[in-house]
Amino acid sequence: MNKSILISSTEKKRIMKFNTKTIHGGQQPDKAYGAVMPPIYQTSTFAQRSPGEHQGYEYARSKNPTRTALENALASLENGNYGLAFGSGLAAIDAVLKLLKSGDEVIATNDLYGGSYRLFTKVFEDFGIKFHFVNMEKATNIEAYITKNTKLIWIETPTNPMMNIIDIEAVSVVAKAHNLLLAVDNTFATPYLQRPLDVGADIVMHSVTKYIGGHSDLVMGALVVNDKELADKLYFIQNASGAICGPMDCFLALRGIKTLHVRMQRHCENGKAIAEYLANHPKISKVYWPGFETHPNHDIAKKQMDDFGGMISFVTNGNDYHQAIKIIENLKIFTLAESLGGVESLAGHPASMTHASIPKEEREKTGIVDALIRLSVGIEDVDDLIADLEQALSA
Ligand code: P1T
Repeated sequence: MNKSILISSTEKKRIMKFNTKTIHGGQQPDKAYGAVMPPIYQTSTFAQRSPGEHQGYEYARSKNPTRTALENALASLENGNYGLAFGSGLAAIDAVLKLLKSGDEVIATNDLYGGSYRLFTKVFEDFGIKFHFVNMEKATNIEAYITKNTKLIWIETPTNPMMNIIDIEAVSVVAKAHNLLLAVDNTFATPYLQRPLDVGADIVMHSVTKYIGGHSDLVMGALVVNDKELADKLYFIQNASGAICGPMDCFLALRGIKTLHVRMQRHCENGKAIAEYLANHPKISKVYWPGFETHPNHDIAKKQMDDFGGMISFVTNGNDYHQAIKIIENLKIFTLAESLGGVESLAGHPASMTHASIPKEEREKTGIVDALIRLSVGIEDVDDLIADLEQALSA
């Protein structure tokens, strides 16, 4: 018998290092025929012997074995007990917000993905939930916004797209002192770089669409938690609201996870080389990347992250919008596109793309000026990527 069948997932969680977990964490050969990769259970329903008498699966919105395999793998990567996969990152965030009731308040990072901001302000505010957007560079900044109605703190770190770093552990101390839930959007860092549950977060959220999927071929979200009661509530919402992902996408995400550590190592190496190249370029005035010692939160990044990732934002001299657009248009290997975290390098213009749903005055308060360019550095040969930037910047 394959030895891994004999090792329970709790044992695996304890004994495996991260680079082994990506391949084996939470995983077992399929029970039916021992398939090493989980089969794509492309079915909406499951036969029952007698009403309620089945083999653990009844209807695929509630549970599907391919999704279970993925959810176990995600939980293992984040050192969590329970994983839940959704049809998109925003569907996962939506599920967390549905833990709340009208009158409740949320304190959220002031610099975050535009779609999260839109969901908060354009959907959930209409249901009577109040959001405070706060600069969380100092965890103590949060305290002034806590009222008797506050239920949830929502943070992104590194933030999209300004690459600010928030001290998860320090925020968790504030959250615990006031009995608040702390949710961390870990999309930019991935569990390769930081594991928020280990430092006091209650919920980790991912846009699996990005680094975890890793190949720009699916849209998916995930939540991982430790607490059984919280997991049960989120599972109830997942099933009741129905924003699940299909088995084919679960299979693709599982395949992506198997190489997460190898891809992330290269994303970090290429990211460092490109951040340094940009910082030394005479046409560029500012590069946002947490690996620089001059980054205002570098010490926190060093404490809570194992490396600094492949996401970089920058502005050219004079904050020139037209020059920024020209640079983006001239890139040949970097593709101009929304999204991030795939093997291929992408360039984006946050003000008109990913963060267009944030009003200009709000955007500019956090530094998302019209001249800002965001790079998702892929895993191509870094010399080719630098040559591409060089030709685009000198054109
Ligand atoms: O696109 P979706 O899978 O629904 O995930 C939303 C989301 C949530 N959180 C963060 C930090 C994100 O970056 C995203 C999606 N972001 C992009 C599409 C982007 O290009 O920034």
